[in-house]
Amino acid sequence: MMGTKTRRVIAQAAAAALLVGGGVVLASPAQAASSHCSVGYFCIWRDKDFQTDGVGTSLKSIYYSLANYAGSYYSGTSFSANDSASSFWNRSGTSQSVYIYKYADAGGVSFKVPAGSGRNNLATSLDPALWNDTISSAYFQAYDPHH
Ligand SMILES: [Ca+2]
Repeated sequence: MMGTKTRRVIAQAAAAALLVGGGVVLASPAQAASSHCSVGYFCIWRDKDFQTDGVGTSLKSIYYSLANYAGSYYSGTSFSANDSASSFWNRSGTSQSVYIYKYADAGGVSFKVPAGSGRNNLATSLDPALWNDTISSAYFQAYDPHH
């Protein structure tokens, strides 16, 4: 027969296992994105799931604004950040939304990205749709010329 103390230890171990399991569940792609995109920045990656050529840390991050992604590269790579992003994350902090545009200098169609959100695959996203490999400029709301 199990003693009361033994049962209590087993219950505590089960509770601990549940906590660990919960932690695993919380390690979503979104959280992975946040871990590579520093607080205060808006980040894009060339490929889906917040990666560039299989590397999560190969991203292009901006602060305030970038009027033209042309001439910028995903960190540690020679891949152009223009018209290539397939995933993005707004880790601007506070409540700063970021507006992304299909053309340079806040041109063309825009899409609002609320703080603390992003998309893991623009090729399959329906909201926004048809944004894969099209981002050319991005602005924090305080620096956006149209909003
Ligand atoms: Ca892409």
